[in-house]
Amino acid sequence: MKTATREAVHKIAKKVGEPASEDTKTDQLETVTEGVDGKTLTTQQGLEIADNQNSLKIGERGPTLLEDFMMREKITHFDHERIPERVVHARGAGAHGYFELYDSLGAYTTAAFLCETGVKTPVFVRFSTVAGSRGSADTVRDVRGFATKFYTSQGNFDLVGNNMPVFFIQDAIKFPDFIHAVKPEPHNEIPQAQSAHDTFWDFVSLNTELSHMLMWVMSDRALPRSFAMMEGFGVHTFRLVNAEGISHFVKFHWKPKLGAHSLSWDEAQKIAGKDPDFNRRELWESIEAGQCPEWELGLQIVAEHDADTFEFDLLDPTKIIPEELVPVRRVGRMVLNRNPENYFAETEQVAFCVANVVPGIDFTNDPLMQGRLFSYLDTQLLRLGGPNFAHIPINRPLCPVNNNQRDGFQQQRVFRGRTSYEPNSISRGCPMQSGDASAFRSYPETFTEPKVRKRSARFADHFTQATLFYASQTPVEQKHIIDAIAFELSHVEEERIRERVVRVLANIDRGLAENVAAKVAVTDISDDLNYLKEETTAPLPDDRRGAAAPGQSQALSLAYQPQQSIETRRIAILAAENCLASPIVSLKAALEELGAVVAVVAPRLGALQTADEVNLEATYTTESADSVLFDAVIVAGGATAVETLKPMISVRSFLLDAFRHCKTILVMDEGTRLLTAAGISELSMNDKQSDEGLIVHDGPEVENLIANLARAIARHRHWQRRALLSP
Ligand code: HDD
Repeated sequence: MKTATREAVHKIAKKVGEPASEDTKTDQLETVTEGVDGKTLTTQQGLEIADNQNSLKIGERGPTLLEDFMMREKITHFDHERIPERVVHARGAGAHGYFELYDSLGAYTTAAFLCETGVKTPVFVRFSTVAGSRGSADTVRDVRGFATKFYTSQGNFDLVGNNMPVFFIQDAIKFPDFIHAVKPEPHNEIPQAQSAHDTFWDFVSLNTELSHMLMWVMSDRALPRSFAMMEGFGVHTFRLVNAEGISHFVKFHWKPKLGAHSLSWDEAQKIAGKDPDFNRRELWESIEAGQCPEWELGLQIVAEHDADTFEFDLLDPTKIIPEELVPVRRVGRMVLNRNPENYFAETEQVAFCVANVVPGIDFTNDPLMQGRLFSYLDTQLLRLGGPNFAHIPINRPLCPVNNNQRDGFQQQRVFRGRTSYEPNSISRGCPMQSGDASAFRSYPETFTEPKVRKRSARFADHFTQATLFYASQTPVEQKHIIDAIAFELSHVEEERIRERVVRVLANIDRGLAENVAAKVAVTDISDDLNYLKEETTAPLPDDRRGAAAPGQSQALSLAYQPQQSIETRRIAILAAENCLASPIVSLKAALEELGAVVAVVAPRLGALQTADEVNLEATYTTESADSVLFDAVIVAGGATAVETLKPMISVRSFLLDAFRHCKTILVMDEGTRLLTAAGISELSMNDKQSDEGLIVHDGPEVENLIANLARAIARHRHWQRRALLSP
């Protein structure tokens, strides 16, 4: 790790607009990073401590003295170690990296990091779930936060997005209601990190603007296989403003290099128990192993005058711009290549804010965005304890910060001089307003309308894009949505809520509503939403165009995501004493060469005695590992080894789960007997030919096998196998 002097950091911050380099944020953080190696224990005051095991007492068996300032200081600090968790997105994981531009957007914006190709702008990214508490599991059904802080040469730009391109509600005034509905119910604080409960679905059934987002959150998008395998979206329409002051509308996208891939629901639930840190662990481990997650930044840019030609309103955050209508222009890449030194200091204390923009990027009148412009700064005041949270190292910009904002809790800077106001004459007017054309100026949009509490009539179509999303899914993906909604509704106690949800679904897709209704004992499948008038004060949408056939968009289905790479894929080798190791060792090396992470799972840890006396080391036991933690399974050959594994229930369920979750399974030689023992042969019997994910191999030669195996693993899951399996 490089060490940076204070002088070096002052150099970094000499001038606004001076380009940073990839390492400048790391260098800045390095000035406040401390290790303990070779150091003596002291109090906060620097007093060396001689005894950290015993408090100060009267006699060996006597009471502890109030005088024991060392114990009091230590315990007081401990008592105050926790800060409030984020009110939403409490659970997260973060990483450092850089953004590198390769296609200049100079024609559209003055934002330097979007104009200067080749410049590497440092970034910090925090991924999160939304509803769960800090200690909840990673793999719950939920939206994932995808927040990026760009430490640009013109100040920090925060793109505080999600892994889904739309949101639940259209106006920020409804956000507290929505979050209250999805969070655990207030009387008993149940359920944790789940939307499968009455209050969430009550809200869904009474707010049809949720329909589009409901399709996303009930789809496999809500169960990302890893953070590196999910898309990111800025959600709102932003503005890019160029040097001539011309504004274009823009939507931001992150496109993952590995493609977007998801877990199945059964898998996700089991992982939540087996390894609640599944996603954050993989982020950490892949960066440590040098397999750095990567995304391309893409933009959909729309001339202002074209915006009115769309059927939907660009200011409505429940709508996408279909990629077929406006293609995504990919302009740069982001690489996450360094784990935080300290979770609390960096990942917990990072403070994102939608209002953190740089010159050349501006807001729009999206009513959800407008509310967010207030909420993020406000929430940090409570969470981080006062107005100086921007002084916390992870939040500091790399360019100079000079203003007259003074004092407050935890002030970290020592301001020299007599003035803290502007204009002044005593300090020669400094710090003074910028006369540079490059300074931030709000886009001078003009308004002529009266003040009202109303929504544009163009926001009233709540169903067309929900139908588009559903229609764009493959039959397997549609089945997952049906199963997900049925699962959730089966946890809803109030029958009338289930009935109302089915009515909402009938406005999205009749088949969807019928399938769900059949599973949750609802018989009335009418699409009549008049109950909205009777039961709530919510307005009935005037324009329900959900019935119209809106076509399809491939970009909405995970089936069309890139499926070439096996980088970071986790592969288990099921082996035992006396297995045939040499083909396994060759396969392992070849798969690792392609970027996969391969582990041997056996009845016991350590080096195994193998039939061919080739060295094979088990790093998991069949009891400690589970196939839900892997993307593919290889069963080693060798008759004695297979006989050892065959009676083991843990091995049978390992294989059966891998099969059920549609993963690639390679069976070597006698290993096929395990398929029979697990009941898989029987299940797959009729369809063996068409299941590319179930590979049986005889003999020691594995050269020809590798390409097939890698292709099958890169397919992610062999969902068509689902057709064989009843739920
Ligand atoms: Fe939010 C956190 C994303 C609507 C209020 N939000 C937060 C985070 C993400 C998002 C990724 C976690 C940031 C981090 O890792 O620290 N939020 C979104 C998206 C939205 C959205 C994509 C819709 C397009 N949010 C939204 C609204 C409001 C908030 C409408 C309030 C009116 N969000 C917050 C917050 C949080 C937050 C209360 C909690 C912790 C924090 O801000 O720093 O201010």
